[in-house]
Amino acid sequence: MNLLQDLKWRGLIYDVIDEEALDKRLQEGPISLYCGFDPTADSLHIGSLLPIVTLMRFHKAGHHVIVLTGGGTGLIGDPTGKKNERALNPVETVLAWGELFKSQFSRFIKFDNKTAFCVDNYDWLSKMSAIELWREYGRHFNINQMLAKESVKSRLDSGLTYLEFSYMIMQAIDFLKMHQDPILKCDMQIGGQDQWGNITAGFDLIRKVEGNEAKVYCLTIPLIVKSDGTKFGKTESGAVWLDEKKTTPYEMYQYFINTADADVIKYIKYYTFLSREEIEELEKKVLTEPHLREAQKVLSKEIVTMVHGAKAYEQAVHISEVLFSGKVKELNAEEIEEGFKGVPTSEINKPTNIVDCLVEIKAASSKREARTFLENGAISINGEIIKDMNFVISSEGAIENRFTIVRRGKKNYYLIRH
Ligand code: 383
Repeated sequence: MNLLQDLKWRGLIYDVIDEEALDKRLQEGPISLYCGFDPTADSLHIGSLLPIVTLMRFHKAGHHVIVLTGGGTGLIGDPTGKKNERALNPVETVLAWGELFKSQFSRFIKFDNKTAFCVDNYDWLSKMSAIELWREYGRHFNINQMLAKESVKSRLDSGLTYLEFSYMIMQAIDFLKMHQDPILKCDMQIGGQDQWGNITAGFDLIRKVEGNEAKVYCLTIPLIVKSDGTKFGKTESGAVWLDEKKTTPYEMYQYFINTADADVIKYIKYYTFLSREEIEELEKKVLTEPHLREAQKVLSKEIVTMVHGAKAYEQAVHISEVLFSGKVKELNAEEIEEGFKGVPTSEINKPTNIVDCLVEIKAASSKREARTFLENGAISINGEIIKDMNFVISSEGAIENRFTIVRRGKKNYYLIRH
């Protein structure tokens, strides 16, 4: 199976211009391709990881990859898929976020400046004069064609400013500049399906400037849709981020371990480098022994390891096992911080009777209810069932003198910091 066939088999091709020519080109030798990311937040998220992984597939197959940080375009704001105009972020913020992006990219791709490059369009867009923009590039853009793009069409009624309207020109200039660059020699752009209009704007610009013989290629990858119709990569507390401070490895692990059977093989095809044989084997297991959740385990292992490393993955599994079995004493303080993010947390600084404590941390609505819970053996403290109404909660009995873990029933956890 060659690269394009593999991408197809994985379901990673949404749209492509002249597939046959591209297939031929890919077999002739290394092609140089890019994908861009605008710093619109302080971290990449799991959705941005898919085009990165796709670039990695090209890189592994011997092609040259360019990851572009949109320090310049991030100052304009892509209207694609946005219902309303966004607030403009300050320049310093966008540039600082761009730096964070770059350090995240390098977790996945080793930028050797020979086969893999990391560039920022702020470097050329910030130096371009308005006259140059209009005379050199503006003259190649036909308003009718621009109006026909989905990103523009869908916003005409709700309001689209000239700023956002010009976004596609910026992205097109990037493609042209990198195509003309003697080192980068970029001949291809990839992106999510939402980016088709911007990507083809670049394709058209290159052909206008260089003539129709210019050999450039465009490919988009599908937007990930979940079988239940909810948004992929979103949890109750927001997006699944790649920054471990925003989404801990444990939370990421939990997100993927809970993938529905109907989605799990698709995600494995998208995100992992497992072979077709290995994936087909897992596909069978989803059908014959779904209760083992083998595919979900493989998916979470591959993604968490790729993003956060093997140690963080093992720690995430450990936290999950301990929380499931209730043997929370086995956790160290660091694992508690990670595994209990999002769990109701209270601070108790002096020795407190357990009945009062249960009410204070809202594990019980009254002292009476607290006593009933205790009598029934529903309360465990640091993994041990406590029935004694005179039990005292204090830092002395706490894990590393810092944390007390209260569990009510099977699933309700409360964290006390001392
Ligand atoms: C900027 C300059 C370029 C090429 C691309 C860009 C960014 C592009 C964009 N992309 C999205 C983003 O930055 O807005 N105009 O959040 C997302 N991408 C990728 C992928 C995706 C897209 O970064 O579909 C999801 O992740 O293309 O929405 O010269």
